[in-house]
Amino acid sequence: MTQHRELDEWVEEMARMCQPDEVVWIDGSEEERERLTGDAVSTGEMSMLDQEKLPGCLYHRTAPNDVARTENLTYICTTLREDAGPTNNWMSPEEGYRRGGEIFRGSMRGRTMYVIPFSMGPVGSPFSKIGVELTDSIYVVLNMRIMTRVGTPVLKQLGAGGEFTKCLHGKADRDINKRLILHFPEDNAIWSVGSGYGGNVLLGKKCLALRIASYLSKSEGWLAEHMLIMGVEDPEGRIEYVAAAFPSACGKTNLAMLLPPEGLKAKGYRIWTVGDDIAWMRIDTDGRLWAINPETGFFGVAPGTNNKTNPNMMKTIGSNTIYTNVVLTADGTVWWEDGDGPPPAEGWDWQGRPWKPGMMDDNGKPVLGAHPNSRFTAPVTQCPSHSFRIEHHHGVLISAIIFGGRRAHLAPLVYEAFDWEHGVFVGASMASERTAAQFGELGEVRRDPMAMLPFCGYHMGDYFEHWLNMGRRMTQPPKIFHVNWFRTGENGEFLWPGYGENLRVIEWILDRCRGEAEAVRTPIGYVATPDSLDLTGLDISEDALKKLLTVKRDDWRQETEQIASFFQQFGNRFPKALWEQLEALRGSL
Ligand code: O2Y
Ligand code: MN
Repeated sequence: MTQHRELDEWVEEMARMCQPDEVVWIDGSEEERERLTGDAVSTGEMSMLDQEKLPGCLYHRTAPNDVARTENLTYICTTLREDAGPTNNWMSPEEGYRRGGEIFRGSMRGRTMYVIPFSMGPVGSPFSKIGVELTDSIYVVLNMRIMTRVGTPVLKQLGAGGEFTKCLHGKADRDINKRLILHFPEDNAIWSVGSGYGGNVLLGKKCLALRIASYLSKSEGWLAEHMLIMGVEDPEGRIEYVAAAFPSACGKTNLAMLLPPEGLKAKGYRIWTVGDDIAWMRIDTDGRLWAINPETGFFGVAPGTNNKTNPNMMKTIGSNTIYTNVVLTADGTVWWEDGDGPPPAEGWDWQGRPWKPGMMDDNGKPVLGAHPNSRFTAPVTQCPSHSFRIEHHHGVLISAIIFGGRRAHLAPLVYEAFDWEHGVFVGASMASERTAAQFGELGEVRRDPMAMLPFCGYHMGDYFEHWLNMGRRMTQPPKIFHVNWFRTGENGEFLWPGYGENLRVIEWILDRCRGEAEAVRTPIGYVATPDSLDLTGLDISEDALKKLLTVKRDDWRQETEQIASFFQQFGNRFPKALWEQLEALRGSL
């Protein structure tokens, strides 16, 4: 029982529906972590890894049909279908509660229902939002304890009448035909049933901090975005912050915690990681944009993470980390493809089957030990580059917003939007080409405005209008930029070396924000001049640099046609100002 009557009544009502044997309130204490870990290990739901090599680390496997977010089973349940917009699946709230209720009813018999009060953002900050997640998964509880601030301080902050998002999660029988991820923005509620994995079940993350928060932020006048936040400390010790949105497979997490290349490190540059996935941004009385990362952990993808791509992450995940669906080795450690070191001589794969390197399936294809979407959950404070401002209630001042995409031929390495409105156009027309590792045709262009396509909890036409309105309210808005690390030469080779070298581009961006770097005006925006980039110690040819910074008008003319057909779908809720931006681009090409 708490002081909050509405909360108590809701927990009782949900327990009546789900019928757990027991209801346990989460307090966030260390003693509780030890007890829950012991319970999870004793039931076999999780296992302890070697506590000398990986102190505090746990291992978990999910069901083979439950290894990623399921966008096709994710719905926005609004009274009017058009309020969900053309890019979301829609269900009426009545149907959502009825269909969800049928699956939830009695589904927790023989299980415990945990009640997790959690805060997205520092407890008590004006940026923060409180949620309460009910779940029958101990794995979810242990993950939420890493990803969010949980327990008694949150309940205290909630008091007797504070607002909170009602989050209900149940594993049920993890049957994909009885899986639904339902958002009820008008009721500030989320129901997720039939899954035990990641973004489907850690309801503070994609469901609350993006889909529900984006809906709330529109009426409350702030931004909930799918963006990393990083601070760049220059040789004078000045730290400036950028927020950046990239579609998946563009290295967002790696960028958030990169190590400066030798040339810039020697000059005194340093990176401070605030967050790798979500930014909540508000306008302050100074007319500027301030941001927090509402999370306290990383839910990162394991394959491809190694000491070259992300040395800071490798240090972060050495302790107190939950590993999901990676290879379990015989000596109680973990391994994944494109990680560090050779594979173990033998182990168990993500499905628990004996596994050896070099194993082939019936079609002669290598059998992967780790699932391609296998993950680690680790506390942000363990990251060597974590920012001392993560707990600041006021967040960090955002100097620049960066949009990015993976474009082999189209977009130059970096350009600056003419102004906020043009920047919104750049974000709204953001796109990426598929890599070999993804489903679909190689090179197929996928539009993903502001990297929010799967996460905007309402009509995206209204979302763009909200972005335009935010710009009108700021006296000193951040400048907006676009980057593309993936431009290729004639033989398909990457022209830009990537990884830590990306900091050189961010240095240019911050110089631009202070009016200190050269650029040339082109139809798409202000493009960096070759001399304005600091290339100290970088081995790159003049020819490659020229290619990286070229704007090819014919290619952009074709692009405007594709942008127009994408914008068309938003109908009369699409802002006129963005059509005008498209016309202006067409006119200047
Ligand atoms: O597949 C999942 O459930 C995780 S998806 C994810 C995890 C961490 C950060 N971002 C994402 C994403 O899909 O954007
Ligand atoms: Mn993400």
